[in-house]
Amino acid sequence: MLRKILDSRGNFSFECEVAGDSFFGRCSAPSGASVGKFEAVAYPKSVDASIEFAKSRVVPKLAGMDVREQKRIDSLLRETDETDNFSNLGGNAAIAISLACAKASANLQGKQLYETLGKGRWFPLPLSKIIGGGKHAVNSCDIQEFLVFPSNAKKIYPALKANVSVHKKVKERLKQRGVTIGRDDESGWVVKLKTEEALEMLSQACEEADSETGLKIDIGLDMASSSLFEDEKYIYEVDGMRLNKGEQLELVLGLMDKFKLSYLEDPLQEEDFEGFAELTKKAKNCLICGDDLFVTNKSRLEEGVKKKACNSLIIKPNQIGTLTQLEDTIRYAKENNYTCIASHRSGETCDSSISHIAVAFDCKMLKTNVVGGERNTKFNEIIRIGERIGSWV
Ligand code: 2PG
Ligand code: MG
Repeated sequence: MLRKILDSRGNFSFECEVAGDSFFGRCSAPSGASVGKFEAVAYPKSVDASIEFAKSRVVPKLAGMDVREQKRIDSLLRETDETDNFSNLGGNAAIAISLACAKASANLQGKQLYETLGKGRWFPLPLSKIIGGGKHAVNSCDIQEFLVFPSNAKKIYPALKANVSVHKKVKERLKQRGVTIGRDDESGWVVKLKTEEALEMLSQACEEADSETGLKIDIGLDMASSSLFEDEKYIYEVDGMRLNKGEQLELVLGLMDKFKLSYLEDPLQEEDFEGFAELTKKAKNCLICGDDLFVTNKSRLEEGVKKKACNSLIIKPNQIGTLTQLEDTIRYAKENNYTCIASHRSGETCDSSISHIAVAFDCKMLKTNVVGGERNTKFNEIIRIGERIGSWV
């Protein structure tokens, strides 16, 4: 069964159900706002057109196949689409079908998705947005995401509490300032602050939350730099800066040092492998993470490995379109000592496949929020998985 459902931004998204006498699997796809140039095309024409393409071209071939044959299912999706980036079927339709089959297969075997995918035994640290800007908000900070994570957490409840605590403390501080605030697409606070002002406020909130929770809460940024990049310059409207590549590198290194950032996603635009390599070499104790740079694509990551760009990557299933390719990218990342971070998209549904993927493949972190139903449903699933595994709750 294929249908349209609403996502958290009020846009329609693709949902797939795979069912038989003794199995059932359902998956819906999220959508991005700061979409990487090299991602699979989410909906080449429209959600309706992807449903139509899937109904007429994919479903007849899938009908009657064994849901446990994931690789065959995924190659069929690729062959039917006939392009490298799903520009006929759509990456969102492809991943929803691929993962719905994976869930149906798990269901048929009396297992949960994570149990059929891998051997994960530990929980991914929650990496959550506290202040949001860029393409996820209006009239806001230049940088898309001011993030935190409790780097030394050993149990899921205190870890989640730490991020919640920072989220609340920043709200209090903003209230005291008397400024108007709102929540962005991912439930980060929206306020128009300069980058350093936002980081200062976040550092103070983290320090307070550190002593309250006994955990070490680290700060990170997703700069989503491709969204800032125009005519060879990085443009910061609120900060009032137009930076060339060298100045951008200098800014990033300066912020890293001053605010002890331990996570930096997309600090440069998506084609600058050399710049990423230079930064990775200079960064100390910081994950330099490629999202738009790698788009969960093994070939892009191969180029990164060759050039020594980044030490970490974002894993977003709908960027690549099939579970098989996602696994290939993760395997290759691990072989080359890249840290994997599973991630939500800014437009989400209540699907929590990403939580199973994060656990099964031992991702160091799961990037999503601790507030907002479509976000915290992912961490709530981590709690449930933890109860079954019995080690981190
Ligand atoms: C990102 C994501 C999620 P979007 O850039 O990492 O936070 O945003 O889904 O809009 O690409
Ligand atoms: Mg990103």
